[in-house]
Amino acid sequence: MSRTVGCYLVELLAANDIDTVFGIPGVHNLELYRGLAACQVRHVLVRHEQGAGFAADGYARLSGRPAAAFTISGPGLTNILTAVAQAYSDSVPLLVVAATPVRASLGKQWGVLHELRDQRALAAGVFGVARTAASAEDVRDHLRVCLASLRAGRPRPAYLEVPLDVLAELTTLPATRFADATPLPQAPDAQIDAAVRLLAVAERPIIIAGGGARHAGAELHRLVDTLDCPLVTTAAGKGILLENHPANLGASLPYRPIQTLIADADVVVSVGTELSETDIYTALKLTLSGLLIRIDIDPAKFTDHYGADVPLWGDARARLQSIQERLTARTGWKTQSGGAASYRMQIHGAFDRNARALLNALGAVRAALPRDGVVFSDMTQIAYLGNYAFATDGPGQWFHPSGYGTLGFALPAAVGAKISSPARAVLALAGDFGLQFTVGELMTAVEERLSLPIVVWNNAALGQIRDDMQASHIPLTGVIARNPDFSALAQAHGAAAARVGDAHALEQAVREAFNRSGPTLIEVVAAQFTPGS
Ligand SMILES: Cc1ncc(C[n+]2csc(CCOP(=O)(O)OP(=O)(O)O)c2C)c(N)n1
Ligand SMILES: [Mg+2]
Repeated sequence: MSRTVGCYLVELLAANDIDTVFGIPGVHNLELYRGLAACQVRHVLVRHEQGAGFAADGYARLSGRPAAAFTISGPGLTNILTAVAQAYSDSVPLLVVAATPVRASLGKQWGVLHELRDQRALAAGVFGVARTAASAEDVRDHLRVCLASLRAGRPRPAYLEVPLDVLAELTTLPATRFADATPLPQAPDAQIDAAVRLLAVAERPIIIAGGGARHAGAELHRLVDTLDCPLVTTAAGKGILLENHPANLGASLPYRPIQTLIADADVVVSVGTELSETDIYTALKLTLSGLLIRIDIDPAKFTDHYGADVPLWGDARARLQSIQERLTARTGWKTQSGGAASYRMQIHGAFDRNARALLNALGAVRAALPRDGVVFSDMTQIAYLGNYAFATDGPGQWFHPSGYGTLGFALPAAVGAKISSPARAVLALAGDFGLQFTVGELMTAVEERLSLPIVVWNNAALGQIRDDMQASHIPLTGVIARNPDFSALAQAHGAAAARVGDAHALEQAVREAFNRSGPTLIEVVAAQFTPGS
């Protein structure tokens, strides 16, 4: 059967479980659109390619299934790159398929429509894999590599570009399902033995768990109980252990008492975390005086700026289990130090009035969110505190643009997440300025009839930057912005709107929003918020 390469590419996606595409069609990628309906691949029209990237990111973060984004050449690609860099830094899988101008023009600078000097080179600096297909066979071979990169132990976004004249060529190649070729990394027994020997005599062990351990909650729980040691998570690892487990210090890496505790540990076990600056926020690197046992699926981590005294390459579940099985339970540091409660009290004791007002608002959102509800947060002061203080009942319920830290993530990522999992309660939490980066995707949420509360923490400022300027005695410049009338903005899009100034009204507004079939923009007037009781 003969059809265009564009159709063939879509058939390959469908045969390999990609069922949703976020995108914006243009004359350069028309042929990618021809086969969508026949293959029953859903297309979601976004309002900006950056929205397509964030939506595909949110889709994968919540469902674990990768989605694709289709872009035109040139501006379509440059627009999506910020979202791709965010996904790369947080190890989120998404596939971008872009057109390029006709093959004969590539690299020649004829000035054709949507021309970039070197489109693939640009993509290669941001994606994990970036390939150019010059034929139907290339599409098949490169897509195999791209999809493997999405499904690797540490997934990365992948990129395939196809010249628009190649997309229109005919092919009879059959669309096949690719074999799962993900290699299983091994940790030599000698290294497991070394880790067990260290932990068996450790006096002050501590575990730090990140997003790479999200699926290993049961194994972590057993190891924490066996060693009787404290556990700290990154924001991406939030909820791995029940928030009120006596050993769970929560996502508290940015706080001094926890950094001191880690510095005092004689053995640190890190599992599925980069321990990067964006996990710690208040320091470039943790100070360690003890030995570091590092469990990671990405072997590159063993030789980074921390190094690993005992590297354990592999999946978090398997490695944690093999260590735990060989240790005997004992009373340890957690019991001696009084458990997590005393550290949490120290952290809370240092919160100022502003932080306590933020806590009050976070509590209201939490109260209105169903138990398995999910929050997609932006780069805003309420989310920086929420990274630690928003209580989640399980892993994968609080998502933050941790690694790259880009504004504009929350709304489109929540849109993608809700589309991936319509039965889950999904909420977006953004600042007044950050929301405006991608507010166009409110129209997408209306069009898709997504039941989605969008909570906007309106402090009428680029709040964090204002505070940083103030602290550095820099004259306040460019940090007080005029905002739109958020209610009118919502209504102009056909979304519902609410404006609240206290915890009770916020909780009520979020509950009502979950009962609506479309999105609700909830403006929270920060100046009216008090620390609460
Ligand atoms: C794409 C991008 N541009 C600039 C920044 C720098 N930045 C970080 S937070 C921030 C202010 C955001 O203001 P708002 O969304 O209102 O949140 P607030 O700090 O007031 O809670 C800025 C400009 C960024 N993180 N990402
Ligand atoms: Mg603000």
